[in-house]
Amino acid sequence: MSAHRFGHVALIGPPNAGKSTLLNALLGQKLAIVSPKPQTTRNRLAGIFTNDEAQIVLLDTPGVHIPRGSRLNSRLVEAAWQALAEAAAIVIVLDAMFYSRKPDVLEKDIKLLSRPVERSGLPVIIALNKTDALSDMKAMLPVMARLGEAWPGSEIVPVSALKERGLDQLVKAMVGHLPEGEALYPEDELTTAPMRFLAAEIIREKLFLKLTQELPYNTAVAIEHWQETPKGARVSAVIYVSRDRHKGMVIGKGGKVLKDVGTQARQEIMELTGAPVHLELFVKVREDWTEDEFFMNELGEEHGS
Ligand SMILES: Nc1nc2c(ncn2[C@@H]2O[C@H](COP(=O)(O)OP(=O)(O)OP(=O)(O)O)[C@@H](O)[C@H]2O)c(=O)[nH]1
Ligand SMILES: [Mg+2]
Repeated sequence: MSAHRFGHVALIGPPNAGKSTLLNALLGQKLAIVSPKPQTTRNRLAGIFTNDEAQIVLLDTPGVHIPRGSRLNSRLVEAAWQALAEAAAIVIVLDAMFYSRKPDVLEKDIKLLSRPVERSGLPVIIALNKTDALSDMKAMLPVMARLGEAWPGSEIVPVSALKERGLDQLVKAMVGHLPEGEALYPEDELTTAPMRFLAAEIIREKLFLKLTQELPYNTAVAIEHWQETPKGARVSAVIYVSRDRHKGMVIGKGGKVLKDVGTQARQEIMELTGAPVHLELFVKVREDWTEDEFFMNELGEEHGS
């Protein structure tokens, strides 16, 4: 048997490619939040994958894009590139379905990713995701040829994070690039993220799924109190919006939106903690918070990142 391996692998890619879905699929547990909207992930999140051969710390990251507009967007992209500093290898996650419909996007994505990836000097694996949505894999042949040209020596692994296909091959490819080393974490540990962070993220996911237009991008969640009691956790969280007029939209008619978000989030937090949860949500206005470095740093600290 070969020596045990340990290392970090960064999941990098354009927004909405399925990085977070892939992290969850590899772990067999939903940790990272997922939505059909781009730029769902805002913080790096470490998921710990363990098998007999290796332990891989998978780093989910925000989608990389050309940041326009807010400081928040620039921070997302910075957070993604920062993950490369810790990693032993990169998995570039790409949306095959998207390229089959819009081939010109492939060149844009290659351009966006190539310089930082090259500068990192790290080995590259390409996870060509969402292959379940393709009617014919043949359409991917030119895409795969182009990717091979852009990242010579990389391994291209067609996967479906949603249908959990191709994951064994992806794990094998990742392990192949890791240095020898003992596991750093117990085998049943799935993340380094604190429960408070995961809970805040779950609330944010429900908001992303419920709210439309620019609203999800202008909401942030902070856990204010987390008290363990014999009857379970008592949690209160604040949903920050960046405009006064957003407040009413997050609350909804008769408080319906906020109530639904609370019910869904509470259910999922309970599944994660395995204990009863009492969840209280408040909505506060923090004018233009997406431009406010101080506030966003505070949020980051709250999230333990
Ligand atoms: N059909 C299909 N859909 C997928 C697959 N993987 C992810 N998706 C969907 O793609 C959308 C985006 O998934 P995410 O995992 O949030 O994507 P992401 O790359 O983390 O996105 P950001 O965090 O915004 O950068 C969601 O609607 C997923 O359900 C897949 O293998 N097949
Ligand atoms: Mg994500």
